[in-house]
Amino acid sequence: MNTPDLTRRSVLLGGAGLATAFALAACTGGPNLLTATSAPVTAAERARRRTGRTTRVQLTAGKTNIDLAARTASTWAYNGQVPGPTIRATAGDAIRAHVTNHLPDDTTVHWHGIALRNDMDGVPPITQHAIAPGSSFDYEFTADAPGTYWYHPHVGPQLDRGLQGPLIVEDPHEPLGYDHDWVLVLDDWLDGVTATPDQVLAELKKGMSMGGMGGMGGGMGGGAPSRNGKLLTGTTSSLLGGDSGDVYYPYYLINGRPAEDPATFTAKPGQRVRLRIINAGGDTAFRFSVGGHRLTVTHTDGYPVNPVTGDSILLGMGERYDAIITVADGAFPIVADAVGKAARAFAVLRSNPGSPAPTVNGYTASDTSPVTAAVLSAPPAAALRRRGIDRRIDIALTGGMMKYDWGINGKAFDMNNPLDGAYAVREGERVQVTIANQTMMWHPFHIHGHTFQLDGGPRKDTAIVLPHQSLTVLFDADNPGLWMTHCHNIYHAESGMMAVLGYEQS
Ligand SMILES: [Cu+2]
Repeated sequence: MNTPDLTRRSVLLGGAGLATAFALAACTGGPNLLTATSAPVTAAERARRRTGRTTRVQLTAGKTNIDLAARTASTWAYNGQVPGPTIRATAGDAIRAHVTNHLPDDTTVHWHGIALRNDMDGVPPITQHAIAPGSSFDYEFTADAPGTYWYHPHVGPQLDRGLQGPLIVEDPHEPLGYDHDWVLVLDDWLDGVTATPDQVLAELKKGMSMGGMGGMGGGMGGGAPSRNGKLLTGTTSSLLGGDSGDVYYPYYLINGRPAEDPATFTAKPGQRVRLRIINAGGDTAFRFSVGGHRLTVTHTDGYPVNPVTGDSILLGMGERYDAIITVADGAFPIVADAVGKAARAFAVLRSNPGSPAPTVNGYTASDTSPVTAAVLSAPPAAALRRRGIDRRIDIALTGGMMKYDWGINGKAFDMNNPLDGAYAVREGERVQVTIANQTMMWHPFHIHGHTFQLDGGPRKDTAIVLPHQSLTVLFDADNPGLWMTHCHNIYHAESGMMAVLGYEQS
């Protein structure tokens, strides 16, 4: 499928020309669903509120080395940095990203959380042809909703390398007042240290019976988690209902920095700071806190919430939370505990140059419950308007660690036959989705191209579903195209916990 001919055409015609040719070819003969380049996709883009300005960015995906205090790790990253460059635009701007692939593998860029035109969503082969090594692709789309988003590839487990970065869409009428706006990217790191993500996925796919993975990771009473080669066994968290993760990471990072060489943020006592916290991890939930400070949560996944103040925030992979702090006088630990993994990411907040530096283990997070989506609600500006439900979709999350057969409705997604098992909606419908987690493990569930509302809760695009529990969400089918819906544990997704949600042709 990845012919040199098409690659050359992508350069000559630009990305849209290629996407048209490919998506039409790929989806012929599938269910009666609109393709990524159909007229309704273009019409939806034309209807977006636009400023007429364009934010331009160049992203080069390539090999690089990153410095992890006592060692160097070779990895793949954007523009040679981890995280990739922070893209800042204003709501309604067009974002034009020229992406060049210097990797030895195909890649794409997915703009996580943005309700954008489908042919720019970065999911090969359904929304575009993958960007082949040595070629480039121009993404151009309107980002019309302000908020904290991020970008990463949608090819294999590439996001568990260094290929990820923040995308901040600012509100031209920002109602919050603050003195600083800091982005904190939380990450679990293994690439170039213990293995590559592809090697980890291969190990996981052997399953528990073959891989000698030891006891059930979900044991609630168990002791400390223990490393078993590339994997981690015996993780457990009451916050996540059991097994919290199965991959061993030697480092946990905040903005690409390990605890031994932490990032330092400086402010003046009394200043208000907006923290934009992104969980860019592959297999780790983080519990985020700032020593000596209360966090007032103002947004999740880009959208405002009725503010809630707490001591910590729980973030699954792919989730974002914004919080305001009022800076105290001193030097304080910024901590992201890798939930259930007995390890943490660490950075420093300093407002007094004379205060002694905090240390990574000199701080214990409060044992009060963290802020989660379950305690948040949407203000009127973010809530969906009341109306009847036109369509109900049931999604069962299935599989387990034993066979590593994660799937949806008992089926492993097949990217070679992506529309098999696809869910269909119709433009204009109010859709209710019930995600039933039939497994023994938690899953952060993500829907592309839409921001749903949790039943009575906040607007989100990625939400934690605990083991043996269901989550009901609502969304308006207002962005036609073919959209992935999947677990954001990259290893679960890659082993099959993905499906396509498409729009019927009318
Ligand atoms: Cu999962």
